Amino acid sequence: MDAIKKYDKKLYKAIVGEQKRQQENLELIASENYATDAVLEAQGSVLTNKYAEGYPGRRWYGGCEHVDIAESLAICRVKKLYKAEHANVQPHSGSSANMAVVFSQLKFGEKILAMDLACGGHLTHGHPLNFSGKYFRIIPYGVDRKTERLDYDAILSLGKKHKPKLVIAGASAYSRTIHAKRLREVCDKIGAMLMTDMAHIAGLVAAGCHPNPVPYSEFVTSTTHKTLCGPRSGFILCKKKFAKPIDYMVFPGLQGGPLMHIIAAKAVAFKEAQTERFKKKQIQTVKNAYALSEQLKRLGYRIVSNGTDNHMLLVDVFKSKGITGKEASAVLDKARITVNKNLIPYDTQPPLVASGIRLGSPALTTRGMKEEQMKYIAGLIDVVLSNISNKKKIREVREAVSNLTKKFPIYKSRVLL
Ligand code: DSN
Repeated sequence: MDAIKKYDKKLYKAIVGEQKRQQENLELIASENYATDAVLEAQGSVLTNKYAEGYPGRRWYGGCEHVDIAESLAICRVKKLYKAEHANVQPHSGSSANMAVVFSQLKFGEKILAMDLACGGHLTHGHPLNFSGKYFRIIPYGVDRKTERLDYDAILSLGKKHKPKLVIAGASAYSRTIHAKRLREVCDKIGAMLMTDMAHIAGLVAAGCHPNPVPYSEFVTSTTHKTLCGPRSGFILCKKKFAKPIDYMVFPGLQGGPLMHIIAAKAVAFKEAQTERFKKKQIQTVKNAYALSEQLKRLGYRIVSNGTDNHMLLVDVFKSKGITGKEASAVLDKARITVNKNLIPYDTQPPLVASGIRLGSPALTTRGMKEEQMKYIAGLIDVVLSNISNKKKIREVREAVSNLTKKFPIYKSRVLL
């Protein structure tokens, strides 16, 4: 970063500060990861200078011969990775991918059956302040109160009653397998289309650690930076018959010039995701989340749904320790353990307070940590949450975190692919 260092000292300091934070903290935010050097290089490349409205071979600008190669590589690779009929790699984010699908298929006011944000769903699946909740009629489905898992029969009953045009599967805080096959059956019974937002689990799906929703869904949307470990962006997969409306909705419907440097970085990430090394990492990610969850259970914590099948878990800190998610995440921050507060299903606390924290294993797994470290980290979390007003204990944990993170340098493990 020599140029930034010379030209903009304040910004340089902020970037270096963040780099240091990432190195020194234990990153347990389930949606975060460390992109590889190759991904970062592509993002920082001269492709950022190029306008390429349109699609490969059909551009509104001249000079697109090289960016055409980048976009075609990304399309080819992502289709192969997920066995998809068609791919659009231009959405800037998961949110714009979701918007493109919904706007291309539904008229304003039509019905969508989607997972309630309060039970683990996502903002773009129907929150009243989001485009999804503002312009469409949302019928929310939750999880079973007892098992805290999806109840596919209850979803079917809601579908039969309300006859939605679209069912949205996918979540941002659900630690169990999502069975797209079961949702396909629901959709077939009620005459609805299925969109699966696999943003959180895209890396696991690519590695075969979670069932692939592509065969069962008309549309699959995703981000590229969570378990998939690519640049901060999105994509859409769909059946061939929807290719045209999807492509037209992304451009010119919602977006102008695609971000060619980011598309190039997606091409890199899709290549990396086909390797044996990536697969091993995803398997370890699931093992690590499980180890963290089991150890926290042994230490007396209530884990929502009693565990995890994927890369994340929700800890009910209110029931376990009598503290809120907000308090827990703030005190863990002091010990350099980064998490986010999260609503748990049927939470009695307001969203900004919450009864839970969400923990994820992807970033620590990318750093090379394994079950042994997860168990140790569960212990550190317990010390902090059992001593939220004890400055000495928090300082001791902070030191322990510092010793641990020194042994797992991000930049060494990031060149792994
Ligand atoms: N904000 C993301 C998450 O943390 O899960 C979802 O988009």
